Amino acid sequence: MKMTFRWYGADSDSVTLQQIRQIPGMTGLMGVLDDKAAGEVWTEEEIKAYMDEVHAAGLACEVIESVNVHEDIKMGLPTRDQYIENYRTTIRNLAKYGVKVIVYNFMPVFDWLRTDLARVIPEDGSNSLYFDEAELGDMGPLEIVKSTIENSNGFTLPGWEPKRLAELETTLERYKSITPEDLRANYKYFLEGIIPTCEECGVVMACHPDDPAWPIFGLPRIAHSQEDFDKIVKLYDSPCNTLCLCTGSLGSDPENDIPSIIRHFGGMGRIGAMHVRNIKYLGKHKFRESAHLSSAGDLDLFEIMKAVYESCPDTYIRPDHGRMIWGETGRPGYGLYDRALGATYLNGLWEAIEKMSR
Ligand SMILES: [Mn+2]
Repeated sequence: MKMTFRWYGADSDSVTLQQIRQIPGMTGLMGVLDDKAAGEVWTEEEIKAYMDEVHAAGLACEVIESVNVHEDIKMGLPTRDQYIENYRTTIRNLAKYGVKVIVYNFMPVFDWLRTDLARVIPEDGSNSLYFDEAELGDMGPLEIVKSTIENSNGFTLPGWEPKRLAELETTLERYKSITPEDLRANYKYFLEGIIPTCEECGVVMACHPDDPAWPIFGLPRIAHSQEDFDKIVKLYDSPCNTLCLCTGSLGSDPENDIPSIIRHFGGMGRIGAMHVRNIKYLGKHKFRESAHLSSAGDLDLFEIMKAVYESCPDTYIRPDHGRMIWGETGRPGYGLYDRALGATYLNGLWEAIEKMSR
């Protein structure tokens, strides 16, 4: 297991590489070029500059997330071929600089959705990302997007880049005629376009699940259960077609048995990377992101790490979203302190599991 940390780059992250380097057991980043719009080629110059900076800080960067998939690919528009060609170029360029895994998602329009980015946790006064379907009420997609951008402390949130949202209305309209089956067919077309390139240059694609793990606003969503991912790994049968198992996203649906899903796909060699965090259920389609500790939420992190140890022990892990604690402000979900605590806790579980297994 390689413990990593998400980092958005010096200009768009409140956390520094030096701080990340000082977290015990941290080996590297899940990195990103934060200002790249979906569909754009990531040039060698840009990747090199990012990697040089990361390596100079004593960290590795073998995982990138996300290289966003252009909406035209998901919608199956004729323009998709150019965007797929660009994606292939980006894969090749990233591979040249040591990238082994690319995390991405195939969610229409919304990368992830919350109704509150800083809901106070009454027990201790910290705050975290929160979702309550009832709070969506009459809010339409446009309103929720507006409120998310306004409440992100000045940071652009991943998946909510202004450029990508400019044409939101048109895109939503177009999706009305796209069924989950259509979306899967478009997904297959995309994988057929890129996986051979991945095989050539030794890069693994890791699909992030829908977050939350159910359909929203009537949009087709095809990646939120074991059954869904069984279909996805079969769309293109290759060790390069894997999932990024995000415990918090899949775990937002209590029906998803996370340790069992890890064993299922880990055993098949189809887990390319993992996001590990905890969730506290507060009712139907209502949850908050809790501290990583098992007792702080409803997922059993010991069982989760044990399943990783037994089925995909070499995978990349990062502590996923953290709470805001100790007065920290920053990009919602991506402060330093709680994610550092999370990494340390997960490393502690790992050490115990490893030693007990000898
Ligand atoms: Mn995640």
